[in-house]
Amino acid sequence: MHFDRLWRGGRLATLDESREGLGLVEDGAVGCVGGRIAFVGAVLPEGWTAGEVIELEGRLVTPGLIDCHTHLVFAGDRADEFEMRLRGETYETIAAAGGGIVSTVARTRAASEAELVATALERLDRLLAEGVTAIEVKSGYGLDLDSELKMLRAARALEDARSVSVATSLLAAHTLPPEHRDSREAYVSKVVEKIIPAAVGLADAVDAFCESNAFTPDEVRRVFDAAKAHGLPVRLHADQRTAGGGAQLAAEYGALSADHLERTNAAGARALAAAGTVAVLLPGAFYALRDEEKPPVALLRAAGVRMAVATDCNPGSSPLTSLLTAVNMAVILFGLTVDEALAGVTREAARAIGRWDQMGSLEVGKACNLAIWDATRPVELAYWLGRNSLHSRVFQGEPS
Ligand code: DI6
Ligand code: FE
Repeated sequence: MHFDRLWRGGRLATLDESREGLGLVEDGAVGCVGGRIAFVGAVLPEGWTAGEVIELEGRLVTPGLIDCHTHLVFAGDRADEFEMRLRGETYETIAAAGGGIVSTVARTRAASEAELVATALERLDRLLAEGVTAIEVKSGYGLDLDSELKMLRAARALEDARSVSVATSLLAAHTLPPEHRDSREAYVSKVVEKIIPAAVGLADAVDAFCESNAFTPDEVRRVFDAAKAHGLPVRLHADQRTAGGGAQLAAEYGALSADHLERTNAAGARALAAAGTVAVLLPGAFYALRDEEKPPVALLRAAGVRMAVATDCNPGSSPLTSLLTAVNMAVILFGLTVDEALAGVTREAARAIGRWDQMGSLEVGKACNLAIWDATRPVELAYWLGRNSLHSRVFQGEPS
């Protein structure tokens, strides 16, 4: 067997489900052909050759990390609102007074596509520096046809500018745009009839914010019915600030993921398990909003729901550009095990973006995306706070 490139002598956390836990392989090798994994294991096939051999010197290797829930494309910031919250205002009172998401909408509408790409790249580079090789990016700060498409194009452009895979989600149902304050129904109709059809080809999924100050379950149903009619999978921001049956709603539509879930109950957890919907936990938002309700991790675990972990990087509720910090927060604040948190930024994150067939584990046939760590034990990735232990990163077989 001839490999384009071979890495050997490492401790592999394969995340292969046919193996236990993180699927550790001691003194293992990964062989790559044409950007894909052609061999993973401890005993190389006889007579192998390779264009290049890279010695791992005992380092830990994981699949490239996947940040499966971000709002990476936006203009400006909301540091002023952060200060207001520090003085006692809440996310909801700020939004009700005309701040919040719509203030980012105004700035994002005014920004050019090139400006959106440039500011997103600055944040993306921080994620990549920690071994991320795939991200999801949502629209949702445009809230009109042109601006939503501009955001999606900017998200797609990231893939051309860096060695990373980008999955896009149309989040036109993020909040009501100011010009529709008195015409909710008309805005939902616009999303259903104009924005979703126009986003086909640019969006890989459709997301919505089901929340008392965003969209009702019935409005989300209209959006999801349109998504399904256009062949797009759905995801949902569910039960974050208020308990609204969001998990059940996501499950009803066989959503790829239900995200946040701070206020999900046992019935919601069972519904997610039955639907095979991934629970995406976002400790950055929980932390930055000083939320007092945690997602029901014990219930999710007991029900057998797969759990992913992501940054939710956005200018309002989660100004977090470090997926390793999200891993640390997931174990410290939410009580995930180290194995669960690491599976949450690899295997389960791949499922949440609908790409488990292509990435998220070290298995033959998948993209050769590797994160090589100056660490030997997986726990080290969760243990340090603010230390980036990445040694190097490989995207589709190319060291980068
Ligand atoms: N939930 C969140 O945490 C973000 N969006 C959402 O639906 C917040 C986005 C923002 O505040 O800008
Ligand atoms: Fe979000």
